[in-house]
Amino acid sequence: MNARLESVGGRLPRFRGRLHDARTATVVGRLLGAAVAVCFVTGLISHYLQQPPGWAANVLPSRPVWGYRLTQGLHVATGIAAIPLLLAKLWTVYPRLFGWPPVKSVAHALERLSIAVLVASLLLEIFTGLLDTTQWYPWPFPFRQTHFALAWVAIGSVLLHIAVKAPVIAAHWRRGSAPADPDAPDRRSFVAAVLTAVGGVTLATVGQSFTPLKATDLLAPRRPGDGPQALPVNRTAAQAGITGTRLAGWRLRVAGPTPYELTYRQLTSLPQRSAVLPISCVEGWSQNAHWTGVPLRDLLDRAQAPHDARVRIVSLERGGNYAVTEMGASYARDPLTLLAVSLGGRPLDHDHGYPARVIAPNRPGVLQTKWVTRIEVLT
Ligand SMILES: Nc1nc2c(c(=O)[nH]1)N[C@H]1C(S)=C(S)[C@@H](COP(=O)(O)O)O[C@H]1N2
Ligand SMILES: [Mo]
Repeated sequence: MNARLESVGGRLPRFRGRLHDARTATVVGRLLGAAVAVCFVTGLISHYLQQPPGWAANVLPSRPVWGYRLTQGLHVATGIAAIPLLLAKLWTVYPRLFGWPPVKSVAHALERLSIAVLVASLLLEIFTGLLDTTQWYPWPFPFRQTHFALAWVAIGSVLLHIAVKAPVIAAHWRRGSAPADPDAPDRRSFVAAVLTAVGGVTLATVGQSFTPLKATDLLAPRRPGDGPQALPVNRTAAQAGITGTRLAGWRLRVAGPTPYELTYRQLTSLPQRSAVLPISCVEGWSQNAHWTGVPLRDLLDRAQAPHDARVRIVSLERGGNYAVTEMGASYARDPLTLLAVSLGGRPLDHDHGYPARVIAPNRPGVLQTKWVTRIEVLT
């Protein structure tokens, strides 16, 4: 593009380039705003499904079965699409960094400060999210809580920015807002290039959750179908310390009003049910699979658990963030929530949670506990 710099008295560059104007900022900003809005809302859904407030724990919807697959797929896809959009937006407006004088009034200082917060929080949000998709956490703080807190800072500063810029946005919302705009063709090429970049990164990653496009999934860390029993694995049995010795003498213990224990053979001779349910990993990949096992509610009925009881599910794994999970009554009572013992018609691979793992509809992958050994009825 035609960004020309001119030095003013050897001090600061002055930009007379085209496409650094308000119409371009509005066009790119709209796209970025849409991506950020979808990313924010789907992120909230993910947060509250993983960590519901007490009053909601028993009423979270367990349907549609693919709900979390869709919202988390969108969360990661819009987060990735926001990378080229944010870079394009920053390129469009960066000459304003060099505005002179740097601060004209208190209001102007506050506006610049809010933009600094906006840019920093969006960059950090995208950066931490992107590294999370690769399960790489090179920082000392907990990812999810930080990503969640920062999301409020980011969305707050986006809203403030939109409010401050509302008159400019309104004036440049429609095409042709500048009469006989000589830059219009260049702007169209620029926006087309940005959209091509967005399409490119989306096509190269979205197949991790949108399986019809898995052939073009070249950049995402996990590919549907790659793994034991044709399903990806996040944490293997070896990584979780699940060895033959730990599995020897495995029992399922159910602690409730009428506690009981089952051997593997007893568990697999109970009436079984099959369901096609996705693993929808928070990190962005998801895939449907055919599971068979004992409906959790049958196991709970056998322990005479009250119908509104929450349950705690405990893995053989020691330590680790996902060794223990809790499940509200809406999930525990769903007929499709299984203590699965087989996948695709074969006993679970060790890496998929042998002898038994939880699989529930519309539930984040992190909560689909593997190597289950105990179920506690919480009252
Ligand atoms: N005990 C235990 N269960 C676990 C995990 C774990 O690390 N430990 N990982 C979870 C995550 S993050 C996901 S996405 C799913 C993946 O299931 P899969 O490996 O069978 O595909 O298992 C979940 N269950
Ligand atoms: Mo996951």
